[in-house]
Amino acid sequence: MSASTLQALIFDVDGTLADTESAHLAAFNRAFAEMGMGWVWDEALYTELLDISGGKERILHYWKTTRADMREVGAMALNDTVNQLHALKTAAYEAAVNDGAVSLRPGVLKLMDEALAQGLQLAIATTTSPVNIAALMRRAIGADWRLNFTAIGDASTAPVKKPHPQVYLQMLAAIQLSPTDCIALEDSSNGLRAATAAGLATIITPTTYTAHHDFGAALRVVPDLSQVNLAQLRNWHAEKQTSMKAKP
Ligand code: XBP
Ligand code: MG
Repeated sequence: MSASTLQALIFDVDGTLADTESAHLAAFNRAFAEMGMGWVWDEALYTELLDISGGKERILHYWKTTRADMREVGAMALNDTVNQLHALKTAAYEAAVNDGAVSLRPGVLKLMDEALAQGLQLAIATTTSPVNIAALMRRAIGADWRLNFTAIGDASTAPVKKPHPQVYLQMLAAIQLSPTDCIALEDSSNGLRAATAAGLATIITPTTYTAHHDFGAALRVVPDLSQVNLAQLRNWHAEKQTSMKAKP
């Protein structure tokens, strides 16, 4: 088996680093209540709405597609209201994370530590807001959590959301590596499509919100990272490189 040239791991956040969407859902509903919108999203609806990456985009999509009263709201007022709702939601989510509502998924920290110890670069490629990443990682790793990552791409740096590959393309440029020397880790079909479009072999760890998604293009689908070490990733990566070289 040829040696793998794996040099970096690029992690998605929500659903991959941590199973966060229930906490996001509660924060959205908290914001809707605070602004008196009369909206309540349940898990089934939220599972569908997760097809829209980005909290602001998700709120606007919901308003446009399900609320007849939307037509009576001018564009400026609409955007202002969406921005206000999302700011309230982000504050509620950050408070929930700071109170311990979410923790890293099994195997994530062990794999990160192993990768860093073997000289790989780590990056983050997410459509969530930077506040959310900082709250999660500060609690999980500590105040200097950013030192573990060569680059961080999020909603503030990559406004075009997954499944568009923008955030992954930005991270590949930042770590100055070819996609063939990296592996992406994701939880959703939007994330898989974005990473694949950027040329990245992708490991999927589904959650209850994404288990029904199409992961046909994934390098591997595993329940979580608790049984995945760097040697395993290198083997899967080498297999992928060999199969790519064999293609006419
Ligand atoms: C998942 C998302 C985010 C979160 C909510 O991001 O699509 O929108 O659901 O966070 P990831 P925001 O790419 O990490 O899976 O409200 O900050 O968007
Ligand atoms: Mg995700």
